[in-house]
Amino acid sequence: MARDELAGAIARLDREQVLSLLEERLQGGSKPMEIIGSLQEGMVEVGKLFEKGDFFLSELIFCGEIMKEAMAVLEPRLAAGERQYRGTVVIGTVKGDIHDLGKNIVVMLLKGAGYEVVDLGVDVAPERFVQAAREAKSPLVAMSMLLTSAMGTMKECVQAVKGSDLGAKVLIGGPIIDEKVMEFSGADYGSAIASDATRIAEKVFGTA
Ligand code: B12
Repeated sequence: MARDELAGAIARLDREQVLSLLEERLQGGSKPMEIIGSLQEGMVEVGKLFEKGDFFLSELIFCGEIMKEAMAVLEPRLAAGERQYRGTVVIGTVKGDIHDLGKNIVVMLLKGAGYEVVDLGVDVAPERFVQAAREAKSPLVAMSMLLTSAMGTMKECVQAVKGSDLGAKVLIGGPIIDEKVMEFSGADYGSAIASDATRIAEKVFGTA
């Protein structure tokens, strides 16, 4: 199969090419989530080059900046769903982790599906998740995590919400979420796919 051109452009950190291919795809009728899939494929490649030592942190940062620009173009299209209010979801990237591009996609999808979102940002401590869920009376707290080293704090975040009197459900997400991580953390739901957030929210809010 031919290599995805957009994925290749982001892996080469070719900003101009990424932005022009993005416009081309949109004009050609591609869905925003398909385009995000290509961008993500390229970012995984960047991650591998970083692991091998071919790329340095500066390249990782630049890759993140290109993705942010691409997301700014895609955001209005992702959030253009129905706007009927369904409830509030609290979300954040767990303490020790500052990756937020995936979380931001989840935020957009939830907003597009009609949920209000309290976005706590990155490096979020356990007690902030609890406090925000209490204030927003939110039945669903979503957490993002990319770093293996943040696994311990992610568990603390999950346990803080589950151990409180809130009765809120916890959804954890990110590329390294699997059954083992689910078991370790004690979360109610887990997924490596952004669009699962709306499916799970529908279940929790009873709007399915
Ligand atoms: C860009 C990037 C950065 C940027 C982040 C910019 C930003 N604003 O987010 C910067 C430069 C800051 C960065 C820093 C670091 N990074 Co980094 N980074 C990446 C890179 C290249 C891409 C990540 C990304 O944004 N992908 C695109 C998004 C869209 O994908 P995503 O986050 O996976 O999200 C999708 C799903 O996972 C899911 N999802 C995500 N969250 C949620 C939440 C919910 C609720 C749900 C349902 C779904 C969901 O939906 C999204 C869409 O499908 C990855 C490589 C890779 N393989 O991913 C490394 C990577 C994640 N980084 C890594 C490392 C090691 C680091 C550093 C420690 C490097 C260093 N030595 O300092 C620091 C850590 C800083 C910190 N404390 O967090 C490693 C992590 C290894 C590990 N498993 O522990 C990776 C895998 C690179 C590698 N192969 O070595 N990084």
